[in-house]
Amino acid sequence: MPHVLVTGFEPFADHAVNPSAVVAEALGGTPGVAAHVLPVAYGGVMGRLEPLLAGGPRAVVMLGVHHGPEVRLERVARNTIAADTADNLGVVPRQRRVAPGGPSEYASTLPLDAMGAALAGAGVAVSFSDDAGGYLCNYVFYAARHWLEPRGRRVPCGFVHVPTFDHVDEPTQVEALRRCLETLD
Ligand code: PCA
Repeated sequence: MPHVLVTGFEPFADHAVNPSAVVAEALGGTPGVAAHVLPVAYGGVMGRLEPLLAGGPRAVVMLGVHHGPEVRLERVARNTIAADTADNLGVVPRQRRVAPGGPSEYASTLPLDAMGAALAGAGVAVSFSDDAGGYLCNYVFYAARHWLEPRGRRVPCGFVHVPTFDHVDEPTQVEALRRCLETLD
């Protein structure tokens, strides 16, 4: 059976440790899960992600950190770059679209209700969101959906924001996200 692709992001800004990378790499120890850590760089991130998508995963779960205390299931990827924060290479894109000419948004195709229930069952707070932010997380979410959709690859694909380990410790996050991935079986 093809694998589930799980991605996290490298450290950036005030996140010396990015829990999304730590959790992704821990999940990568699970049979059938391939984990990769993506650069926080507009210019390089799809060069890393596209070959991973082309590798034919049966599902794509992308993780990133946010400031809130809960695990946040993102419902919508927007064709917008809204952040004025530079990426790790110091770039703030002048282009404000992820994909000029692309649709204004894509819905997540992950089983979000089941994932929310699995996360809650693991004892973590969960929320659903229609705004993945205007930075790299929304960017890869949109770009991944925009890569898969025209190729007719109808695999579940979406984005999950995780809290810092100050809010939810590492073992709890790993276990919660492991249960989350089981909803894809
Ligand atoms: N969080 C950022 C980008 C990388 C990450 O882990 C975001 O929410 O856009």
